[in-house]
Amino acid sequence: MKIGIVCYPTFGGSGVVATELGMALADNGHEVHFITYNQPVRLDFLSHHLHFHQVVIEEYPLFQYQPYELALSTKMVEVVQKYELEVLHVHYAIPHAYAAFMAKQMLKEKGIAVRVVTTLHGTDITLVGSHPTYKTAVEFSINNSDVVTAVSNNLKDTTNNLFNIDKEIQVIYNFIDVEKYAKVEGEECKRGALAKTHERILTHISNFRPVKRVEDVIKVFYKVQKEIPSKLLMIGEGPDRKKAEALTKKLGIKNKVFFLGNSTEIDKILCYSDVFLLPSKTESFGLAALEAMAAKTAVISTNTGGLPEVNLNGTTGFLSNLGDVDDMAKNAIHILKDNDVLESFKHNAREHTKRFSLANILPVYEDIYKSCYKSKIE
Ligand code: GMT
Repeated sequence: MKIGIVCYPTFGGSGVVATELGMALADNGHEVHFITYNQPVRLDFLSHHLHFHQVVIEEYPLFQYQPYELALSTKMVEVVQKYELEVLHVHYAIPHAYAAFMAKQMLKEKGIAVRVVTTLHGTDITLVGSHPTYKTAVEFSINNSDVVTAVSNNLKDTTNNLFNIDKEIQVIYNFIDVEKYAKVEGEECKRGALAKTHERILTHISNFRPVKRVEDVIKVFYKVQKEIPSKLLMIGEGPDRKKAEALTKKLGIKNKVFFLGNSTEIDKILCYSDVFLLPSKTESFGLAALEAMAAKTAVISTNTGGLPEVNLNGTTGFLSNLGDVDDMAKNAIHILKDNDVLESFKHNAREHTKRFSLANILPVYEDIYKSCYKSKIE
């Protein structure tokens, strides 16, 4: 099929899911067209199955804010027409679902039918989408999508609670290429560069926004390192990075915490992690936790949002109440202090990710596109 994918091209989870999905669809023989303002960070190659169309904004002095939605919907119309796309799959409702609705209407005027699939990812519904500034437009664009999917049951329920939704939301879990993470083992995994053999490695990956509570990550590690020789790797960039760095200084653990910035080689970093810390205020799914689990890493997280659907308490890691850094540290120490306990959590974590394998999830999206297309020609 010919599918357009619209997403944020950054390191955020929705962009990662959209990019991995697009690449997998192209591998399966579909023609995929990414439409966004930059080449997605994980899109490392283009081919005759995989295209990228940049949305360029012309700056004009009258505008305090540049009208991205207009440029995006114009580009969608152009690409759908030129390449005869059948479906537009937009990731993250704001402003993508709204722009897709506009594109669909403009195409309809020209006698062209395209179907719109919207995938809700999290803050497009929770922190941002339900804010009065956007709520009406988000509700309208969800209700006017042909198919709406959410990445967890929790996000589906939250959407139905916060908005007046008149259509069924399908839950399609985020997915992972389990094999890719399993491959980086042994020699390829350069653990020795960061820690001594007897030291444990804890990791946190995010975009360091307030919702990720990176100071809680540091607080948990501070308690853990008192009992267990260990190092902490902080991967990502974002507004709270400075605060987190300042806290490591204040607590006297600066030499045990490494801030590594953004990375496109998450699999190579996760391969030597023992425990992944995710103390988020809310998390519709927690793709970063799933990636860690695929790399055989136990997860210590909060019990907010969709995290209990990904991290199984007492099996793949532990869940704690928001802000309960004592409980998180206690759980991490329990996992890390005994080799056999650690090995069993790591094993369970990897096993559980099989449920979220690309091989299981990809056909679900393909079926949705097919049924959309069918309803177009009927
Ligand atoms: O909030 C982020 O970390 C980025 C955001 C995004 O949409 O780019 O992530 C959301 O979507 C991810 C992919 O579906 C989920 O794994 C994250 O849990 C979700 N983030 C939140 O709900 C805070």
